Amino acid sequence: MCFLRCSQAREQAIRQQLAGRSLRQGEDHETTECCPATDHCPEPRCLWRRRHNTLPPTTNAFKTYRQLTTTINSTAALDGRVRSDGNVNTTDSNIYVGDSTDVPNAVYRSFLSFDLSSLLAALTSSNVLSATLTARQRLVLGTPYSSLNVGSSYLLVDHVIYGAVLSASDFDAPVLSAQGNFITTATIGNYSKSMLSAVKADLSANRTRTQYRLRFARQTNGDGSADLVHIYASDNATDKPRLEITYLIP
Ligand SMILES: [Ca+2]
Ligand SMILES: [Ca+2]
Repeated sequence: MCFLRCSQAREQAIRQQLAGRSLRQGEDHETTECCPATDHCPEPRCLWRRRHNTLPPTTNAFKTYRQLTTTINSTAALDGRVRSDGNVNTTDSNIYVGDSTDVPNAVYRSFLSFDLSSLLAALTSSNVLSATLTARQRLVLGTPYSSLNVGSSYLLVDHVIYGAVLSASDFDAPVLSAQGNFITTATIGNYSKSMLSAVKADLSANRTRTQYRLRFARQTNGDGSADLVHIYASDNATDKPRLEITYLIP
């Protein structure tokens, strides 16, 4: 119990003594009290009390993110094939890569487009963890993997921009980035490849689509006979080309 007040000089001395002591976490309330003299303590004692908040402040900070995976099919109206004589087809259930018999030695390249606008607006380039392109090779005519390769370069993926319409001039659309081999063997089946750097680049540039061109390293072997790969387009009922994107959002 405290009945006596410290002398001003005594209280000042204690304040100075304690001034250099930093508050511990949770301390923010200061009071002074003075207790009466006792046998044990012959002089009145000044006490300096620090009381704790009920909710101590904290300097720790963290955020939580949700990890989501979205699969986007190629846009049927935009995926298709372009032949070197200017023929464009965006409605067939197959896209072609290689050279042809129908128009001897004409070259086919094919195009895929994925709509990024369906992703959440909160998604940014830095939050994308993976982006994997998958498509199904369903038929191989001739020997494209041994006659249209250049060394170890076979059926290649180029990151390109061809916009809202696939046109004949996109056959030679400028390459934003060469993504390397997509398929290297004639085995029928699904093939996948990371397009992470391309998708990040498109998101960073605020593009609403991420687009790709498939081509063989060598345009034709000039034998007048098809060396050609058929890949399912998004116009097919199943096995559509797809892009699986895994990302974090707040
Ligand atoms: Ca199409
Ligand atoms: Ca050929």
